[in-house]
Amino acid sequence: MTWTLHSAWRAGAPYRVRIGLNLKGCAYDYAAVDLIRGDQREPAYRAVNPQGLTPALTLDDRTVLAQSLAILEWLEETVPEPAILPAAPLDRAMVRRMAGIVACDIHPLNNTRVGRYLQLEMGRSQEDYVAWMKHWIAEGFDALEPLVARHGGRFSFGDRPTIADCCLIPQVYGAERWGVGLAPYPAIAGVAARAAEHPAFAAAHPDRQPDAVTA
Ligand SMILES: N[C@@H](CCC(=O)N[C@@H](CS)C(=O)NCC(=O)O)C(=O)O
Repeated sequence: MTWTLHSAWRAGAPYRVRIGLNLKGCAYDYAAVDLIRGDQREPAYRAVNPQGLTPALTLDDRTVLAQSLAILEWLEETVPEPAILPAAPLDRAMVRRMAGIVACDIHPLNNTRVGRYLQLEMGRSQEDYVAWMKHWIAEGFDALEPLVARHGGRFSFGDRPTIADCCLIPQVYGAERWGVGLAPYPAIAGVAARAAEHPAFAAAHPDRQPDAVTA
């Protein structure tokens, strides 16, 4: 099995899939896409994913999967153990609700291309951009915190990592990057601290990726 994950070290959506692949114990090759340089908009990458977004996962037969949640759900269906969704339908709906707050309600407003548009097309300053990022992360975490406090254990839902954590942990990384403190979010902060000690999450961390720029 030789899968290739088209990924960018600091980007949230590929980070979700790295966590999922690691949790499932699936090995993959890493193909770096430099989002700052704009590799994602070049023909070579658009031949992989015409949408020009990361992640994409190329399978052995050259099939390409894209959209992080679709990839995680496909992974769950094809590699059922260890499960990253709970068994009961209502529990699955809660995990997907948590994942959706991050992936559908926070992240699309905070994407690289949105920031570029705000600054380059709308003439907004760097300060405006940072305030924008912080606002949407905080609004999403305000919604997520009570759900994690109520349904979480060691992780966002119960004691085992789920798709909700695949989404949450990259968003916590993004929050730290943009200066959103976790003090108002003790349940989220607790999950993040425990995830940091889990090998699947640790190996997926941006700083551990081959294209990381840490200096
Ligand atoms: N909904 C997509 C979002 C993918 C996405 O926005 N990826 C970002 C990185 S987190 C990207 O490649 N952005 C490139 C750009 O904005 O130009 C998913 O979940 O996979």
